[in-house]
Order: sequence, then structure tokens, then C-alpha cells
Amino acid sequence: MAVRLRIQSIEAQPSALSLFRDAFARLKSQGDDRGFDFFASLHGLALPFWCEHGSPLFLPWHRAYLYYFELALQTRLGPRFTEITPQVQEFAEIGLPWWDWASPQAHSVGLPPSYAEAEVDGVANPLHATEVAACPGQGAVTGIWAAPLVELVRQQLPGVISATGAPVTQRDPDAPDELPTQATLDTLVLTQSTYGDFNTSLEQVHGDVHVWVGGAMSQVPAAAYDPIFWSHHAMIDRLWYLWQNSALGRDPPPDLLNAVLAPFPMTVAQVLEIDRLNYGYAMAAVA
Ligand SMILES: [Cu+2]
Repeated sequence: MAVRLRIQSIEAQPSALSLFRDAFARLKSQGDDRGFDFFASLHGLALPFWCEHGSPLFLPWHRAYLYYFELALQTRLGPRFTEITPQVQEFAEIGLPWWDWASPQAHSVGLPPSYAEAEVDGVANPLHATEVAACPGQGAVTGIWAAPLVELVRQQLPGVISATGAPVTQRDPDAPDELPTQATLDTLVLTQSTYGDFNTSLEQVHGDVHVWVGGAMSQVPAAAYDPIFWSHHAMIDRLWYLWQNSALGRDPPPDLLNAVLAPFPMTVAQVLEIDRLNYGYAMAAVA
């Protein structure tokens, strides 16, 4: 059972943070369909896009996405989205930390320090940025940005990746106090009384945070290459979980329940209970 902790909780435990960093770095070095580039590519470039936005499938699709990404971090992901026993035992219980951008801390410092620092002990911080091209010699893998694609992104989406040299994801965060507030969540999101309204209102606030981070995060084709994407979406998933378990929480309409969350071999009905997906949120730290 993976417990997803608030980022500040992980940052307060140096051993937990370095274990998470190690798992993230390992995933980035895996150049096949269980690796970071492959997962990031499912959201956007290289084509096709699979992500669901502006759709009632926004919340369930991203829940399935994080589920398989977390299995990959845990080294429990086999070929074609199967589950296997962990290949690296120490990563078996890793949970994705959630970035509470509505917290007082985020409104004072902005991005979590663990994701903001470029280097840790003289080594590149795997949570800071991603070089989007394939490592030389890793061969052809779905989702790699070939040189012409890198040039296209530089022309069409300026600021998403570095303008010269190796293509590395960029950020351009706004002022910390411009992040969405807990009051906004409490009044405009968590008070919704239908699944459709909740899904739509949470997607809007979620989009504001993508734009707040800027750079790669502000463009769907590149967003999932920024490591903060995963902790931002863990926060979104947690808010859905909190609403599901509140008095107002409702299931999606019946006609949605059998929708398949492609490319993942899962339906909407199968992601409604996170206990069944073998992860949970550390409730002691609820905002
Ligand atoms: Cu998103």
C-alpha cells in the first residue's frame, strides 16, 4: 500500500526525500515503455495525445495515469501496463507526494523547495527539470522527441524547453500569492454537488496552476515532462478523493462508468475507489 504524503512531509524527512529522488532518477533512466519519457509522452508529444481535458473523463483518466506512473516508480510495472513484483524492493512502497499549492507555505514560497533547486549535493535534481530528448544509444522508444520535433516545439511553443543546447523543460512561475487559495477550493470546488460540476470546476483550478508554473507545465503537449506535473496531479486526485468522501460526493453518471481510460486497461468504475488501487492519502495532514 503506497501512502501519498504532502510534499512538506517528505521534505521534512531527508531519507524519504532522497529515496523518492532516487526512484524518480531511476525511472528517468529507463528508456522503454515502463520509463519516465514514455509516461510523459502519453499526455502529449510525441503524438498521439491520450489525455482527457475538457471532458467528464478528466478526473478518472488522470487517476489511472498516476496509478500506472506510481507502479513504474515502484518498479512494479511490467510490459503493457501489467503489474509485477517489484524489481527494486526499496522502492516498492513509494507514493507520489502531493503539492498543496493552496497551503500557506506554497503561498509564501511558491514551488516546493525539493522541486525548485536545480542541484542537490552537486548533482542535477531529477525533480527540477527533464531533458526531453532520448539519451544517445537508447534506441527508438515511443515518445522520444526527435530533433525535428524539438525544433518545432522551440518555434511554436517558446519557453517550453530551453532555446538552445539540450532540450530541457523550463518553468516561469508567477508570484506565490497568485496560486489558487484554499478559500477558492472550499467555495468553488468542494461545494459542488454533481460529479460533472465538480470535475469541471476542479479542472479549471487545475489549469490555473499549470499556467502559474509556466514553461512546459503551461502547455498540454509538454506538461507531463515537468516533474512537478505528477505532484500537482496528485493534489488534484486527492481533492477528488476528499470530495468523494464528503457528504456531497457522488459517483459519475452510469453512462460513464464503463468508459475505458485508454491507453490504460481500466474503466471509470475501476478507479472510483482508491483503496482498490492500493494507495491512500495521509489523512493526518489534511489541510
Ligand atoms: Cu494537468
